[in-house]
Amino acid sequence: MAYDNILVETNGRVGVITLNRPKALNALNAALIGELGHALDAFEADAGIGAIVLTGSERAFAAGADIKEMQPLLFPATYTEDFITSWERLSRCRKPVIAAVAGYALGGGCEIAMMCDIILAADNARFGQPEIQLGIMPGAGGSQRLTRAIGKAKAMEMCLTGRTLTAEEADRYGLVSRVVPLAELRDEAMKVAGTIADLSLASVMMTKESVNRAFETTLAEGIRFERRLFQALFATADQKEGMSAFTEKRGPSFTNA
Ligand code: CO8
Repeated sequence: MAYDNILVETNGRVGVITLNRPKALNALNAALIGELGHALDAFEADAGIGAIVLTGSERAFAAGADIKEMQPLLFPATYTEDFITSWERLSRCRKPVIAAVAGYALGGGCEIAMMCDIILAADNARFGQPEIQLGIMPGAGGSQRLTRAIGKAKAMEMCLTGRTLTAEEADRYGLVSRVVPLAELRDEAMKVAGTIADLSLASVMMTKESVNRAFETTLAEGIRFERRLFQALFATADQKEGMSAFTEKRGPSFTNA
């Protein structure tokens, strides 16, 4: 499929999706979200892909949902056409997704970053939920994922006032895994994704599923869930290979079997 709003490439076992509407600071319109979903479907179906990097430009990861597209919308259509549901594709991705965020990650841009598994931030990154300034509110999970990530007090101030966080604040608050110099962001994201992509896909996917389960369940249920997945991994050839490689003092060669 030819894409108009994103760039899609592969680098070894890493799939890279670059949001690419530079004139609108990567504002997320319906066409872009549709293309993003299509690209994710393709990477998920490709056994040669073990991890995905989602990134934007140096100036903007994404400055939010497309305000010009949303401006004329009326409630009946937002409801009957289930506006926003297509955005959830990213959060349903089973392979790990690393968001490499430079510049603005605002509104829907911050929300799609938070749907990813790891956020690496460039030192110029800015995170915010400024929807309140438009007479609306976060609509793609922002009020929920931000609150879980940084706690009520900080999330409430951001959502109620639209205050944006610097990369350093986002790091300190636990929204991002770490901050790197802008010039190193892409290489660093590729390094993290490459490391994950070379591991056993089943153990990677189960680990992602198990960590995400922590947000949905009680501690006892979560621990039971983790234990079942842990035990299941002993049915894989990769477990034998990983442990044999350790005892034989060599690097593992996983086959996803
Ligand atoms: N939507 C549409 N166009 C945008 C958006 C956007 N979110 N952000 C920037 N643009 C456009 C501008 O209109 C401008 O276009 P033009 O040159 O044609 O006028 C171009 O991008 C460059 O922007 P600026 O000239 O404004 O650049 P500045 O450097 O002066 O400012 C800012 C950068 C601060 C990022 C500024 O553009 C801004 O405030 N943008 C809007 C940020 C915002 O409010 N985001 C939240 C949007 S609402 C949302 O995300 C709701 C999500 C809910 C779920 C999704 C449902 C679909």
